[in-house]
Amino acid sequence: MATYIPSPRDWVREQVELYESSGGTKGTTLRDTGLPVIIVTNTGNKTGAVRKTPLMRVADGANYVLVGSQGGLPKNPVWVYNLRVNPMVEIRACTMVQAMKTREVTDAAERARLWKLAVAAYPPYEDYQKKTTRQIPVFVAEPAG
Ligand code: F42
Repeated sequence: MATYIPSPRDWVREQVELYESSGGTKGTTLRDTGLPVIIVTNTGNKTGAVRKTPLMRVADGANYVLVGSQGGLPKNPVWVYNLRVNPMVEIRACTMVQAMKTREVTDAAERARLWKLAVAAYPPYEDYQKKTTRQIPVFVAEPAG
């Protein structure tokens, strides 16, 4: 079994701990916004370690849209590189845990459709895109198998 390496950021690590230790009944929203969060368990592209990344829950039917915004910072979050190398993830949405396969969205029309869903679910994504010159990466997670 690969080792779990918790996030070096306190607030992120603490959210993961509360979310998982409560079986998905606590810590399931973003701070005071009340908006739902999912936990994406991914594999480190260099360490092969287990990484757990909370992201906003953007649903598209049975799929989730994963947005690599990182608050509009200049660099992509590391999990983006992890998914590019290891697309298989486990996603926890409250009490539901599912094996999923991710793919980065490169088709412009598909990205535009999913971006709209993302902004509807979490409006600050639009401001984050304005803050940075990089195009924010978007992934789709689909049920595996
Ligand atoms: N981030 C988003 O980008 N989008 C969101 O919608 C979002 C929502 C959200 C909601 C709640 C919450 O608590 C956090 C939220 N975040 C959101 C923040 C998100 O959880 C991540 O913290 C953020 O996106 C940064 O991702 P990151 O993968 O860069 O994480 C950093 C903090 C991190 O863990 N860095 C590790 C470190 O040690 O510095 C590296 C982790 C890693 O995967 N390492 C790789 C490995 O092989 O293990 C290799 C590293 C390399 O150099 O390639």
